[in-house]
Amino acid sequence: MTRAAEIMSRAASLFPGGVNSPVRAFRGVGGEPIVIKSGKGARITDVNGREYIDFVMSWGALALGHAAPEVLDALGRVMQDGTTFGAPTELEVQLGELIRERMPHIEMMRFVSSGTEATMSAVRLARAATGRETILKFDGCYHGHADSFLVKAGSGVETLGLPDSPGVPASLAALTLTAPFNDLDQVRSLARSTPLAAMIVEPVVGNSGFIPPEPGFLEGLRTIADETGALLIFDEVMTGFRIAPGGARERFGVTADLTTLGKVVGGGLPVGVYGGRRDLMERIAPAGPVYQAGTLSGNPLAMAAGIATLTALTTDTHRAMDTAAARLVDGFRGSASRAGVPLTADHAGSMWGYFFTSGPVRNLDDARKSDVAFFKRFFHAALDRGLNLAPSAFEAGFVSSAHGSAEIGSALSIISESLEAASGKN
Ligand code: KE4
Repeated sequence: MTRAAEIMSRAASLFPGGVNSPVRAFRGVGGEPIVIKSGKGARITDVNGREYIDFVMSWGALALGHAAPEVLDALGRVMQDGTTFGAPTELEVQLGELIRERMPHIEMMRFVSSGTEATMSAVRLARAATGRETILKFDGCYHGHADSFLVKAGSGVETLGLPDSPGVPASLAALTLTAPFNDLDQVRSLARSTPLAAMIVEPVVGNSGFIPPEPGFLEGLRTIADETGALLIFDEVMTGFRIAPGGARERFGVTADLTTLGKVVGGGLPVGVYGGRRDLMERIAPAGPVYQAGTLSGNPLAMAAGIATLTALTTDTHRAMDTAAARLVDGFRGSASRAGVPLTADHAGSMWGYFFTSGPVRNLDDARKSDVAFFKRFFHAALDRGLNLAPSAFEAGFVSSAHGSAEIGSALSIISESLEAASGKN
């Protein structure tokens, strides 16, 4: 029995599916998951001693790569003074100021400990501020596992082909309307017929696979929100500090009323953020009556990791990551073309994705038309050759500042070989 198999057999008796988050179980690709021992930069090593170039990067949380020196140094310094107090500290102020410098539309914010906490709190605030109960999300978008979001959700829910999760009261699920991404007509029709508290959207979808907004889509959501009195929530847990330093507002010029962040903003430690218009955020306790709280919210360790990460994410660093992602996607397209494999691949900043279909992929229904069987063969061919991609056809990939020319070049070689292998040509 390999070391990984031994660990996973113990895990199987402890955790549902042997994992602490469903997508890690490899149910979307088959086979046994790799068990990771360590990571450094763009690479990870499993407990069997195998090394991989990693594009999962803890689902987008690691913008500087694994064990980034800047983050480790900051953690080493801060932890000497304690790890959490459950009281105000200057570190949370420093991270909040860094966020607001980059995203000035986030006039006021609240730290929480996960993306799910951020999105569920933003929706509670929207419902309180508008006095309305119904929200609208998009098919295949994933906003964490709060009950209201487990309706036609993406990510692990789509990967596992689960019906919208049992345990969510039908009365609550009925308050979540859905529409296809990129379909303004459907949104306009729903928003005009049902008073909405909010429309929540991934400005660039990463949880149905990678699907960018069509020109005018996000602008149209802003217009519909203004016309109907619904709030617009940009869930930037995945896109934040990836599609542009200032997020969707900088990339698309559209300003949401509330924005949620996670992943990158914690530098690999548990952090979520919700924030936006000051008049809305001042409704949150104790300033206002909308309650939300958290034991480890703003804890010094997580704040230190976030400060170190955002400080290192200079404009030049963003540009280098964008260039690396562009080279990866262009190379992927070239290899697929030479192998005669239908491919739709794209990136937005350092976030990227691909579907084995000629496309276009505008929404979840289009994504579902991709060749998932081919994807599974490709995924394992790549893993066997030392490339760690998301173990799901409905997730995105991430480039870090540690993915240099050598890593992208090696990845492209493996991708080319894996396309051939999946096609049965080698
Ligand atoms: P967390 O509660 O997992 O920190 O964040 C939830 C969330 C909210 N919004 C968006 C746009 C997200 O992508 C996520 C979480 N993303 C998934 C990966 N697609 C996390 C990985 C997992 O579930 O294990």
